[in-house]
Amino acid sequence: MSTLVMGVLNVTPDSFSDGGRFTAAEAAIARGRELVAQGARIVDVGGESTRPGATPVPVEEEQRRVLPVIRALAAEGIETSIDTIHAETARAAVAAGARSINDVSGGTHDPAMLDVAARAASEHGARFIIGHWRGVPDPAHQRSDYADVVAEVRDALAERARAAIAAGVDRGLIVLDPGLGFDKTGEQCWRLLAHLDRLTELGYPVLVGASRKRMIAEALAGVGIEADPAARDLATSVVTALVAGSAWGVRVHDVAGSAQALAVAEAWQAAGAETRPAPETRPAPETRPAVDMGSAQDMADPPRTGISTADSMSTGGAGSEDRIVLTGLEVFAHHGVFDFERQNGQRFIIDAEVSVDLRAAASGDALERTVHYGELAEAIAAAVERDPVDLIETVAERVAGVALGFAGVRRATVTVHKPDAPIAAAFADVAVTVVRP
Ligand code: PMM
Repeated sequence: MSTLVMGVLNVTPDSFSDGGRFTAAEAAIARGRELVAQGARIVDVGGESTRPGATPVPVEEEQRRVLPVIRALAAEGIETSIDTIHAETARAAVAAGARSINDVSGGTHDPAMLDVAARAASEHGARFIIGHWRGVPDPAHQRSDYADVVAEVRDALAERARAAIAAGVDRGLIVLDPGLGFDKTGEQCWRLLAHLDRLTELGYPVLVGASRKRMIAEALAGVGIEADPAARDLATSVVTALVAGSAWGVRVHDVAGSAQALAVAEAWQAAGAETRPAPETRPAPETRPAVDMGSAQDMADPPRTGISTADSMSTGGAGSEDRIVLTGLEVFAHHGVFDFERQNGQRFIIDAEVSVDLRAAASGDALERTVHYGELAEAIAAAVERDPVDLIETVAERVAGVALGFAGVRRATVTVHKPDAPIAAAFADVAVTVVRP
């Protein structure tokens, strides 16, 4: 999985003091562009600090700060998220063009948030980023009493994800965030990071927000380095390198530093992956009806459509490992380099193969010990539908990230077919395949 960078854009009156040459909004918009130029995929726009001890901002003022910035960046095709705990601000921000609601309270602060997130998901394909918190941040960390911080944060996030789904948020649009620094000591934050796999096992993408936080200062203080927030960027970038490939994204102030960290980590990981056997290429499916289960006969003759669980098929990528194979998943979406492709949309056909140990599920006949293929299909379809991009390579990478987010998945082989691609000559199919990690 390629980890993305989310750049922090705090729009508060004192964030952009330049002696009055620009308004706060103009300066924030310019900063948003700069973050993207440095490598941010998403610009996270916030108008109220959620740091412990910060003064609350009325929602009218919060919206006055963030909406013009989101509107202007969205008009330039820059993807934004809204960092807010207020449902009304989230609703207005999505209407202004924000593609994610980043709620550090995970929908617990404002009772209307889950409904707003559900509507934003169904009407705009907006993600819902669920942060872990135990209440309005408390500078004294009096609520940081965990017997097992990893298990408790994991369980609480899983519960919030279920609540969001019950309210109508599409499962494939949920992102979880451990809420580093929110009612957690530095040591607890490091524990959460060191056990990030326990969170990714839940099957959702995970966002990490360690940037400039006290946990970084504490680690540096351990070797005698006093670092005020702006001096914590190098150490933050090291965290980015350490979570690369596990986290879906990192929320950081210094985008350039994290982009470099990711480039290094990904070069490292890619070089390691090169020693694995290369996948065979598979012929393109000819017909692709709705998803169904592969039969025993299909196992002998690998299925062209459907979902199957097998340890004997040799369709490439996974060697002799157990795997679940989903083929011919048809999704209508708006990817492509041409304007008409963006406007009209077209069919994309997805084949996904996930390597997962199936023995425990089989011996206990236990669904919870395997990948629920219905949920996998749903999550993949949601990922393909949202956020139009130019390339099917990007779509394939995104789908692989979703598949790798499912508990127990060790490898994902994803093929994205574009059978109606605008190619002048007659052709049967065009497709790309990625194998991750
Ligand atoms: N931290 C802050 C604000 N928003 N959003 C997410 N998803 N995760 C975080 O960890 C997070 C956040 C507070 O940090 P800041 O004041 O440095 O922005």
